[in-house]
Amino acid sequence: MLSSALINVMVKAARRAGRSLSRDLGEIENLQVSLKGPANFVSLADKRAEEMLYADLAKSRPGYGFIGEEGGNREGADKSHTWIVDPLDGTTNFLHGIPQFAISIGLRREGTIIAGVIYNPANDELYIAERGKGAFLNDQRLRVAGRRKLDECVVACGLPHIGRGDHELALREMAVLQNKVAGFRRFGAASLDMAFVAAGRLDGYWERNLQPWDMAAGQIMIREAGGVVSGIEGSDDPLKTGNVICGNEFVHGELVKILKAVGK
Ligand code: 2AM
Ligand code: CA
Repeated sequence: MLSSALINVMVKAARRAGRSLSRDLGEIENLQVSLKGPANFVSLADKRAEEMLYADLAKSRPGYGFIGEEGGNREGADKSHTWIVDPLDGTTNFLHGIPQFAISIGLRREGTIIAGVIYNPANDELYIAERGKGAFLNDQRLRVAGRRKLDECVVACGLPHIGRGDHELALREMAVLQNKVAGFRRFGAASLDMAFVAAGRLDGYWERNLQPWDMAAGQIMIREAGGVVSGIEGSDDPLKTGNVICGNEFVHGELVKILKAVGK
């Protein structure tokens, strides 16, 4: 079990914001049947969760910077530490009442992610990782899956949304991978996809055009679980390029090779 003052601060903040999202999810189930739908309500839920996270994290670690999906950049007096936070990853799932969404909190120190928490309040799955101390799901130590044959692997991807990204490229990537893997998945919450790779549930995952808050906590989760994370180029930093490939060393290498070839 991983417990440190830092992780405790992050977990407490994630759980409080998680209670708020859980209450809001109940309300969404009522709004779902209305003509207007719950979209505006969700964007409020999102902002409320981010404010809670900011308040809790800033109270415990005054001076740390804060980058959140909803509130943008808040500088702090301490220039070496920055929280990178997604208060609601998997917004479309949440909006539709699909219980695959999470709060994602990463802590960056001098350019390196040193701690991460990913929490899905819908099923109470809490993933934590701290540099050099391992990754855990609800107190159980995580290890990436060990498979070394692609045709035995279950792999997930993310797909570009309406009006974004390269849809044609995404289709070509899927067509090639579909022919090589045992199973193909698309869950819609990047942080949880990465957590699933860390937990050995998924053998691999890739997605393009993400934001740092989608991946910051996931990146350390996978590395602490013995996996490999990079951008699509194989050695680039996903937090800089916005593209991510992850898996065990073998699966990561295969995905890089295949996706690079498809992208040419
Ligand atoms: P979000 O739910 O916080 O927006 C789905 O493929 C994944 O992509 C989700 O983790 C989603 O995070 C993320 N994502 C990043 N940029 C997005 C965008 N412009 N529109 C929708 N989802 C986006
Ligand atoms: Ca997100």
